[in-house]
Amino acid sequence: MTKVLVTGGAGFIGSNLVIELVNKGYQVTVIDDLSMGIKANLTEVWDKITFYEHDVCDHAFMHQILDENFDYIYYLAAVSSVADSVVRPYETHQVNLESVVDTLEYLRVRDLHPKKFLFTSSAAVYGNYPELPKREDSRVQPLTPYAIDKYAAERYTIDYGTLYGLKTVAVRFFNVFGPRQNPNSPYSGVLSIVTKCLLDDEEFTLYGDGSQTRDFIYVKDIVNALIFISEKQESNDVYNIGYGHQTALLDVIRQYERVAGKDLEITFADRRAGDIAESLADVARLTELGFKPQWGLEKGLEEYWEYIK
Ligand code: UD2
Repeated sequence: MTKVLVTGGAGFIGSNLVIELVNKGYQVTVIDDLSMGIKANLTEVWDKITFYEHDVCDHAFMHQILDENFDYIYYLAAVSSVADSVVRPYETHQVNLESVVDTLEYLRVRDLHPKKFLFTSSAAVYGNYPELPKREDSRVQPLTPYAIDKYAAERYTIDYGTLYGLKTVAVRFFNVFGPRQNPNSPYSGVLSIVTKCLLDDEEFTLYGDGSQTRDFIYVKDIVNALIFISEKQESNDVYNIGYGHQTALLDVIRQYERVAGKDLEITFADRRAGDIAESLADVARLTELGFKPQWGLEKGLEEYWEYIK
């Protein structure tokens, strides 16, 4: 039976991934300290997984788990909020970089060879440098503790492949939305906040004029891409995961209003400091690998609304 480890498996993307892996019949072990994730995200698969409520920075614990010799390791555990990383730079560093390097190092010294070690990074590594679309070899400009550690951990992930023969891959998420995304912080994914406002008839604060663009991607396409990439032979590379389309925030809100059959009450406020004007992934590398998204923005919004309403 295929054995899989998912760190951060109770979080937004992690839980969606775990559910799909369980549906595929894999034996899934989840490590999550529930600092961002919640057990309720895993309710539907709870009886089928092994769950450890534990911090990935506890190296001795991680080593014990890694000795189980997994076929696939998906590394999603992280301080996942950029804002949080600015408030807690050193803790972020321990979680977002040190724990990853320790895991890679343990695999190396113990001569453990998962079919793939997949590390999840972010479009945040590209920073504010105005060049679109973002190719994997575009200039990076990590501007926050979050982005710096994500970029460094990507490099370690790739280098443990090229230097020591581990099969590794890193991915850069663009703007992910869908079920189980927590809307409760101002820095939560904007579509989770829009969803909550639509549901509860609350006013939505739009920072800026709504012309800022993002490459929004539905979480089920993210999950499919993660599984697809990890199960391919190709290793030791980094992949953008987005749709390769940019949509203005106001346009995606209008589209969502049509899906929900409701109007959103919008208050406009000043653009946020550091907010990027445009974001768009070049997804040629992922496409060339053979990946095709199944959902897309419109279908994603429809399914998300169906799930939540
Ligand atoms: C995303 C990531 C962030 C970092 C960044 C790198 C998420 C949730 N955030 O930030 O971690 O990787 O990319 O570029 O994936 N907005 C509103 N009202 C709200 C909330 C947001 O108008 O209540 C705006 C916000 O100012 C921005 C846009 O919506 O212009 C998208 O915001 P976001 O926080 O969902 O994502 P982003 O791209 O700023």
